Amino acid sequence: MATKKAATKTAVAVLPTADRPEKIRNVALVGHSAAGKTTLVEALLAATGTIARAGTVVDGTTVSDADPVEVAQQRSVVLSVCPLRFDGVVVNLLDTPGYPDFTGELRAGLRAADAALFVVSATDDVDPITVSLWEECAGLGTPRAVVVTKLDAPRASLGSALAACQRVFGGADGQAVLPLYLTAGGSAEAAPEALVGLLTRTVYDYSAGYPSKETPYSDDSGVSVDGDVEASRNALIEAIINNSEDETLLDRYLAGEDIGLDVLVDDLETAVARGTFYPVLPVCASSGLGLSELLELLSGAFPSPVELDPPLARHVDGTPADVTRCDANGPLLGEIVRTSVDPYLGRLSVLRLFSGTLVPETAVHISGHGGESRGHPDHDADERVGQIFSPLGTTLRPIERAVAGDICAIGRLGTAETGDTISAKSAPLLIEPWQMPEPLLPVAVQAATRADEDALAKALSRLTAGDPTVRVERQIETGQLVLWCLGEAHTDVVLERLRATGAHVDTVPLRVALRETFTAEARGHGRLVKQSGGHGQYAVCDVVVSPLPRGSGVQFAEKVVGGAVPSQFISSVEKGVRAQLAHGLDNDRVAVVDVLVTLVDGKAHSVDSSDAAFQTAGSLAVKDAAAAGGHVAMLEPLATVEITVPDAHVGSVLSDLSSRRGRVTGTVPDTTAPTGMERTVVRAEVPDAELTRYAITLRSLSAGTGHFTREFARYEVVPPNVAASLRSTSTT
Ligand SMILES: Nc1nc2c(ncn2[C@@H]2O[C@H](COP(=O)(O)OP(=O)(O)OP(=O)(O)O)[C@@H](O)[C@H]2O)c(=O)[nH]1
Ligand SMILES: [Mg+2]
Repeated sequence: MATKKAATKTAVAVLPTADRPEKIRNVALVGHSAAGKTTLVEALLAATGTIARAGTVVDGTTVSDADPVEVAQQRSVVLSVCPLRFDGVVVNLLDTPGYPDFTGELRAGLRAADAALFVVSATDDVDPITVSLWEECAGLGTPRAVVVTKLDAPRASLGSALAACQRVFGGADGQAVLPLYLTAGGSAEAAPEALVGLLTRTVYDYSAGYPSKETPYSDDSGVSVDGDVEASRNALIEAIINNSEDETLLDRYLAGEDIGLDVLVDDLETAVARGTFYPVLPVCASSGLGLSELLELLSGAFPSPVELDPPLARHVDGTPADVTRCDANGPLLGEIVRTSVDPYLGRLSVLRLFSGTLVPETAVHISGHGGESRGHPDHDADERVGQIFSPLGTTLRPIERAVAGDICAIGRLGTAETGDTISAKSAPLLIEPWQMPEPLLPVAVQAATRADEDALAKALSRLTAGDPTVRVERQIETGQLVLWCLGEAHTDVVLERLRATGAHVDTVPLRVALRETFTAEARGHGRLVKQSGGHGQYAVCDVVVSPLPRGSGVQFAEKVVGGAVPSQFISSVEKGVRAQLAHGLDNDRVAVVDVLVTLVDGKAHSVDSSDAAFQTAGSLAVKDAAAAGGHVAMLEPLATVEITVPDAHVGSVLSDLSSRRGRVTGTVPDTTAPTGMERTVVRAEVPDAELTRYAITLRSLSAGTGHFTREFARYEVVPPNVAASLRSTSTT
């Protein structure tokens, strides 16, 4: 699919970048889909002059939603890096997709970031997925702030959005989640036009757009504020003082001392950077309201990469490497957080540097380990980095160097995949890749024609290099090519990407790897006698098929007496029996397993008997044993499933499981859940056939908050009333 946005523009001028890690901020924008992250990024880029004017998501003209799939879907699908400069600091905004199917990109964004900006829409409740993301960041100590968007929508207000944020993000008393500004000049119908700074007691008037006009605030300045300025100011000051490292501050404040603005701002910034205080800021992308204030927070309060530890790196022999600081003069260490295909440069790798300085024409070591289960075999290679770029969405701007802490893009690294470590060729290192979500929605695909098969194979390797959340499996038993995805929207994107390469790919119904077995002993007679004219064929054999325990496979024995089947043909019978059982009794690929086939009798002809004839007779004998009916049963794979859901959803999960032939084996509290967010782990055994769409079902049962794991357990006999429909969907 080609759009005007598809081609990368490569600017000629060399872009000045941050010269020191201290001058860099990496901030991931996270939150519910459609909360306004991309729109906000666009407004910030325009406000800082990074782009001439803001595009819109609806028109498909934003910097960060420039991928053709994003333009078509009007939402973010991939991680975008959008650097801007403010107050001498380079702020790398990492715009992540909010839709749960693209959480792999969110994970990469969080890995590349040093702080998270939670974008919350004033028109909606804070959704449970965003709340659990907050909890996760809390567990890691990630510095956070909240911006409230869509304050221009009818009946939206900062007050109610704030109360919701304090309830779900604020912990015990909500006193760590407080606004720095209140909105003013708005009403139920009209958007706010100004902010009142609680610390500065200043009105920032945006009625004429960005930048604002500043005037001092006083009770009689005639500004209609949404909220109580003095009460909010006192609460904020108390929270800052409580968080301050200066223990004398509280006594001085309680003694009535007026604490200076500089001290308060310094302490506020320290508390935000340490991840102990979470300011709330109202913004309106269309009017520019709050953009300066947000930029000040991003550049002033969020930590530089120097203030955080790089992820643990090891030498190739497994010993820990001494890369404990973000140092521009330290050893080269970076991680690929995104891989895409650029029309001019081919494979494009976006790199977060944790240590060292990367300059063009450097020999580097690329190392990828730990993705084996998803079709990413361990790989190590030395490659040369050519030009280095600063990415702005899909625009690439050449740069002279990237220092530790910064994010840059490199073209033409042939072996590099998302999650790989980049280090110096002379001192190879390896970072443990971050946790990727497990894809649990299987989609069977096939190339439309034989000619498309090559194109599909190429497209698949390109796809998996860029999207570590998709798993490609060639199922041996069903012969199907299965793409494991995170959800339906992810499936659509995956198919779109495959088709964009020119491969004609169709989706086909997913087959379950069914098997059959014998439930009782049965006799079978196989007879191949063709003796009219020329060299004939003669083989007769009698077999007894008896059931074996699950997992035994096919076993063969012979109890022939008196040489009724000459010894040289016994292995021929075995071959024929095994081939027929492997192909299925109806040649429908439903293999027969867990049986003992005993050759008990037979007849041979001194001239007309042959290996081929006894193979055929063996195969006819097992078919005959099955033909009497009543003792052949279908087996289906069963999975052990572990479902983790908030307690409120356990009931609906359990009743759904019983409707899909699931057998619950236990429910236990999730001991890792934070207080107030109690979760339960439900363990069950569920047939594979009932799990094909479970990723979607569980999402709707649990409002997106549940997750599950599955593991093959064993094969089990299918109830007769289910067998027929299973066979028809799985063997057609
Ligand atoms: N009225 C109003 N609409 C907004 C505002 N911010 C964003 N929108 C609209 O809301 C829709 C979604 O905005 P996006 O910026 O794409 O939201 P997002 O958070 O990036 O969504 P995902 O990429 O799916 O995670 C778009 O149609 C925007 O025009 C706002 O402040 N006010
Ligand atoms: Mg977006």
